[in-house]
Amino acid sequence: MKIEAKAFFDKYLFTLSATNLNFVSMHLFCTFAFQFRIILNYSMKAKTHPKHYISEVLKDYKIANESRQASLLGRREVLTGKAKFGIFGDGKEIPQLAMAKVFREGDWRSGYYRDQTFMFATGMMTIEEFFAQLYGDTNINHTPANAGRLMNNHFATRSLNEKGKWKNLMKQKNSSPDISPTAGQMPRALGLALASKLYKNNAQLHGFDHFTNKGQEVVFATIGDASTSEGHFWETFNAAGVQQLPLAVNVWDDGWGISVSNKYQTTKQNISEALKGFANNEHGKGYKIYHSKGWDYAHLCNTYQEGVAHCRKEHNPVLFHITEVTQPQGHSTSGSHERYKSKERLQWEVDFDGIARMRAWIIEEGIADEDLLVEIERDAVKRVKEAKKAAWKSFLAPIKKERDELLETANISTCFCSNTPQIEQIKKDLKNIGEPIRKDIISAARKILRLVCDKCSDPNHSLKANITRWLEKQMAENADRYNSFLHNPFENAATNITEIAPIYSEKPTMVPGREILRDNWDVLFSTNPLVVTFGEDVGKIGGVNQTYEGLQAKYGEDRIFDTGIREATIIGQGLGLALRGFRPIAEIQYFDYLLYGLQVMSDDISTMLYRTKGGQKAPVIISTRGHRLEGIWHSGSPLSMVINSIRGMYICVPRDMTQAAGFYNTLLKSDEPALVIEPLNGYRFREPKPDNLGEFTVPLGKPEVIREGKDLTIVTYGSCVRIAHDGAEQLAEFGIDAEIIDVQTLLPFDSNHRILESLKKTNKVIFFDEDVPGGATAYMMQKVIEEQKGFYYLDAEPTTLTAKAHRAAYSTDGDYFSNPNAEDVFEKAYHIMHEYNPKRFPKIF
Ligand SMILES: Cc1ncc(C[n+]2csc(CCOP(=O)(O)OP(=O)(O)O)c2C)c(N)n1
Ligand SMILES: [Mg+2]
Repeated sequence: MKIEAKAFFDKYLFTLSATNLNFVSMHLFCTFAFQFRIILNYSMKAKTHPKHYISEVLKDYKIANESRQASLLGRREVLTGKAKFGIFGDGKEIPQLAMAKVFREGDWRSGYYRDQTFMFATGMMTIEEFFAQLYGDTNINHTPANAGRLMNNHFATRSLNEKGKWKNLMKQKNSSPDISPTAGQMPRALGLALASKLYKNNAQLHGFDHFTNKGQEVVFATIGDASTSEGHFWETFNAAGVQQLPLAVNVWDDGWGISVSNKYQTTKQNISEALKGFANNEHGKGYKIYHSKGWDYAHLCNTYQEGVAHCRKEHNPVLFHITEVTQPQGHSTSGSHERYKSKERLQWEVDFDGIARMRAWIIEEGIADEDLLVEIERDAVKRVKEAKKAAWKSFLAPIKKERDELLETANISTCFCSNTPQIEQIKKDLKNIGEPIRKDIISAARKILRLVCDKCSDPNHSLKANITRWLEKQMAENADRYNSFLHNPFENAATNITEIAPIYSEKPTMVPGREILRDNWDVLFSTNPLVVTFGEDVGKIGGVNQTYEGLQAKYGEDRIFDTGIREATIIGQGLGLALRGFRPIAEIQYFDYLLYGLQVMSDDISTMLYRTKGGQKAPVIISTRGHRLEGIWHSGSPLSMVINSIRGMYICVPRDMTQAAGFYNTLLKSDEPALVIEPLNGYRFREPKPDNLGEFTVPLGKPEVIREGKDLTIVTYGSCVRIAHDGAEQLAEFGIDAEIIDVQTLLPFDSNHRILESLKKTNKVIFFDEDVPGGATAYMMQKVIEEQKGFYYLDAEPTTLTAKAHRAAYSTDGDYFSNPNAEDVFEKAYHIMHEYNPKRFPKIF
């Protein structure tokens, strides 16, 4: 009878909360039912559980409590000013414990800021590291995820050793590095999961056992309920279903995205309901969809056990929709949730707190008694307090030492000026800061330096000399702390790859440019099994310009394959594959459509090495085609769209297909991410075919002089090289000798200042491209005039020639009046020559 009553309430607890009843009435009923169930249970005999089960549950309970304490204390650290900002995982503890149980070595996480419990439970982060990150500790041993470069709860493990070499990723649990943009973790997760599929399918790759065990690795993506509104979520979800990947998507559903409830976020206010059409069909295609409550430990554990085993074995994606999750302290330290949650909701969150529910369940199940739980809770408080204290001490100690060092360095008796009242005041103020930061110290040093004199008895140990030396050392250390690892600093950096010129036979065959690319790919695919390429129309037909013609048939569908029309996740797919050892070429059909994927490039790929301080790398190559074809969306050259948003990647703008192939060869010999823009109108132009395909390289940052001249320099790239050439021929008819320089890569830009050498000769310069006015030409101008100091060699004002501000109009005439052409080049150059020597070059009109 009692058992029947318990079963009845169990059933009601489940079905009631699974439906969309008004949550207050549901809450009242559930609270009553839950308490009644406990009473019933107490009167039943406590079950006997195996010892290991008991110890596992209690270990989880301990982690849950520690994690909660970390959240509570973390918030306090922000409110008392020790940390700048805090966002925590309180309320999301219990499902993460369940997820951690099925997370194996070799598996991957791609998640967001609520996952601290998971990180603790899997051993991927310690409590000390949690606090170190909160403080912004830059010591990589204290903050291995990101060396203090990212705000707290942005998690990551390290895939690379201190020399930038791969570690054995199968001997560790892996977390890709979090980013703040909501749902930004999803495109990356797709690639991480695709890696498992490709490793599984391609037996040639089974030997890469530091990356895979025949593709059995599951990828766990976590996301908040509100963030499922983002396009990235839907695009990823669909693509993982299409490709049938071992991806476990976990939605922590607390009903809110900051202050906006799911009423405004999700159709039917229920993401798994909205995703029902993705559920497995009779052929097992689609997703297995699981539901569980964020407070129901036992059910969560069973659900994860079953779901992830299925996902791992069948490579069938799964969704875990975890509802009734709470957020006890509100969204972050930036505001309180009392502003937007009702009293009833706030009370419900107290009643349905996962840890409280787990506690009651433990007692109900007879796993532990009250006294033992109190002890665990007390220990958790103590442990976290100690960890916090230790982290703070480790964070502060070196900074205090630097402060003391400066004060000592400034304490010099050999200079009269060392004791001026102004300097004394600066020193005193610095000394009085109880918990200084580096900004206080360096700022004080720089201010002291302004006030020192040169009249010292020992000039080598004067105040000026001492402070300068000390400051230089500190600035170098701070540059390492905050500015290093934008690019690979090691020997195999892309900028270190030496040039290998193409070799031509005496009478080289002239072939259409696309064939050079195709045959070059053929060599690259045959020599490196980790090279894969994918994109729209890339597989079966070998690309819209046939640059992969016949290669799918030769190398198989796991090397060269079609994707859906989904630029953001094509790029994310490349990124995730690269994190797991692949050398992906992600193709975006036209440069104009890169905008769809720019967020992934800008926020994720470009920042990868920097934000992990060399902990993870993503050497994905984004290959696209741009410049001139037809109309607004097929002729774009929006280089300024990328040069400023993807710092951390390289940008190659080859003028023809031999140069493009050379860039691919260079990049694949290195390990850095890059964008290569093939010139759209060059696929059919005939070029001499090199004999050393797959071998020759084009160095990054090295411009090439295409035409030598003495009168003025035209700096350009890509398709404009040809136009500049036409313009130069027209100028020659008027006795003007133009030098044309193809910059070849915009990032990096002319590393050895070749353009300056040209300016020293011609003293005049035009920066020419078909981006908008003030776009990439302005960038080139800044580089040459300011950075290279070209200003000092000019006899005429530097100028730019660009496309119009609007996009290019349709048809050849539309192009002629929208984009710069050879006549424009002529007139711009002629005008400069006229200004310089009006007698010899009279005004034309
Ligand atoms: C692209 C983007 N837009 C807005 C934000 C600001 N923001 C940070 S978290 C958040 C709400 C996320 O809610 P949800 O996904 O439900 O996760 P929860 O915090 O509730 O766990 C918002 C709007 C952001 N980080 N990124
Ligand atoms: Mg939410």
